[in-house]
Amino acid sequence: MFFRFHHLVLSLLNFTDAMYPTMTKKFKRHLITSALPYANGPLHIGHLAGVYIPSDIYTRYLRQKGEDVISVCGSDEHGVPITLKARQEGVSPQSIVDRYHAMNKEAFEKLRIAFDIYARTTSPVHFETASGIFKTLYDKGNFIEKTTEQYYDEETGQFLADRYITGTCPHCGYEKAYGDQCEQCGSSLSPTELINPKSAVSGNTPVLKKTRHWYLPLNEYEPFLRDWILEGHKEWKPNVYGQCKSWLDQGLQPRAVSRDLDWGVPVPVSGAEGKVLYVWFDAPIGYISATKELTPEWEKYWKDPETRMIHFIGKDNIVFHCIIFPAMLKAEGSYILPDNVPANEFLNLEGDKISTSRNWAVWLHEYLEEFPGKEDVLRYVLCANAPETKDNDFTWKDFQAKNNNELVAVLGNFVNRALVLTTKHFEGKVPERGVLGDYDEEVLSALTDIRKRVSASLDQFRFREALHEAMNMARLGNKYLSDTEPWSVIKTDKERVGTILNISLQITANLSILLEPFLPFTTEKIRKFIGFPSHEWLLIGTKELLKPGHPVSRPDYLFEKIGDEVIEKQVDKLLRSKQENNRQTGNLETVKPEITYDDFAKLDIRIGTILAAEKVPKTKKLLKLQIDTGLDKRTVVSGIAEYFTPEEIIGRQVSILVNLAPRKIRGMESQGMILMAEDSEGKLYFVTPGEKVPEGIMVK
Ligand code: B3M
Ligand code: ZN
Repeated sequence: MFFRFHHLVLSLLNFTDAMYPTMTKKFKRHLITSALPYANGPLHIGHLAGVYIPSDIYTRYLRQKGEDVISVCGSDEHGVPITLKARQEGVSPQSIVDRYHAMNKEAFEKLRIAFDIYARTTSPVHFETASGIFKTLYDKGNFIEKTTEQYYDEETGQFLADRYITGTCPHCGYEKAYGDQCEQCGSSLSPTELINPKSAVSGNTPVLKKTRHWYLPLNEYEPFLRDWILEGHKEWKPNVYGQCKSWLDQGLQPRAVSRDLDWGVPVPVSGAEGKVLYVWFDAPIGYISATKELTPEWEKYWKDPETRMIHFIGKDNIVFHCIIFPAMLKAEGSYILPDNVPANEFLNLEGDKISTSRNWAVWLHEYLEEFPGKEDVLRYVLCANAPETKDNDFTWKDFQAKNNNELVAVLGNFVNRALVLTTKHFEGKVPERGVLGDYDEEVLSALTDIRKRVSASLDQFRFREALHEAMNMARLGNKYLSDTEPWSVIKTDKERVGTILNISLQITANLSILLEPFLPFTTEKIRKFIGFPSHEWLLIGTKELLKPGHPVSRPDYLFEKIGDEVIEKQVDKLLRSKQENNRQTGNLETVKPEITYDDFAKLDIRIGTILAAEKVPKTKKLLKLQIDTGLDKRTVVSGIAEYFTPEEIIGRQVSILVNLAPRKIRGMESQGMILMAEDSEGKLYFVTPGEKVPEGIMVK
């Protein structure tokens, strides 16, 4: 009777919506911005987990509470990465951004990330808005003008952005370091530190040439930023507050807000031909221009202090959204500043950083193609695993487990049982409710408590916690059915079953509202099954949303199990892309010295099967294997324990070198060696035929 105790605890603690110190001020409206993805490549699960799932959950939640809220996003279409990609492909930057703007917009729509607008920073409205704000700051004398020496490519007649200069890193000698960073040792660099600098455009040695740029004197806004953030926003997430504090403690420097590039918003000042706004000056203004495109009333969202602005971003964008953009808006003087910036950390993939250049990612457009109808599964897993306070890892195994053990076994199972039993025994109509017992009452009154806890978590941008709490309502329903066993009671007491199903259908209706921010596809299906269109947040907790006699329909399955083969296919796909990348980047072992055929012929390699496996005590790497070689059964000690558990390899076939002289390892005689492949990260893979073969056959 877990539930009785649980409920007792709740009532003792007197849970309310204000379990946490929620917002002190009541705002008239909300402006939600989500980081504008660069339009130089497809979106991946890291983008979703870091920014867009949390933003969408929060926006949907506010809408369900009846708040005045707009959510703006769009493509960030300037910046050097786009011009680099265009040069690589031999096309114009505009064709690059056109391609990826459309691709990313479609991916968001297919995942029902419910922006009110998905704009783009090559739009005329944006050019006008961004240059307008620059001009205002320029005319007010907010900028410092400085002439400095920058690398210039005399052949192409253009100044070189940092990424367009390569050379030898002064710290580690890596010869392909960039002007801003060495990818080998991670040092951040300035172009003039590079040894033997080369232009990445022409290959020539660049020359230093004078050029004039405009700088935002961030240092002058330090006192304001200190007070506004460190005193005024102690409620910000520790990872955000901490990063702001360290930037401020290091002392802010003037920051260039223009670049010598031919792709971007031209600097609206005479004599500035060939210069554009620095992408991080122009991009955040993209939120403003998007709002202008969305509504003529854009100023009430951007200039009225009764508006609460929230920026959803990843941790690498904190300085731009908490320090630079607020300084720009403060200098301009007529805009509001963000009330919160709940930045997430990074999502890793199968234990490795997601990387576009290494093609180590789960691309949204590929997921949508390979997993049709499973948009909510991805939304669920990425929310449940969100890197809210620290980097977190996405694994396909966990994706499968969360789908099978939570979505299928709990939510899908509960809704399906409630509806199937109702259609089967009560002609698909909500049954009358008889006298309620204590347990029935407890279950119904728990609905409000759950809503309050979900609200409190969402108000604190704790989306993982909110989702887990919301799923407690499905767990509650599932347990209620398992405890009351209507499928058995129906034989003796149909009226009681009517009460049980009536309550189960109330829970189902509550779930269709509660889970909407997280699982919009699924809740839309549930609402259809129960013929209940409403989704107002404060309806959650109502003990009779569906009146007796209300028609409900036989459900389809909300979710389906995902099999091992589906997951293995995805993991193999990732490994193939890693191997391809290693081949391309040369991260492979160099070839060993040449041998003769006779040298090879001495090796006697057979296919064997692992009969037993156990860890070798006091070691991390060793497993003791019992192998059937077809010739005999023998013991082999193998250093694979860091990659394989004993359980998972029993029965596997291996290639085994059977004529290797026996060796003593940790006091055990090892009679041979199994062959493993090892990638550049040291990960091990079995070398086996693609199908089961008789033990003892020889590898030739
Ligand atoms: N384009 C995205 C990134 O840094 C960057 C965000 C702009 S938000 C104004 O990945
Ligand atoms: Zn280096």
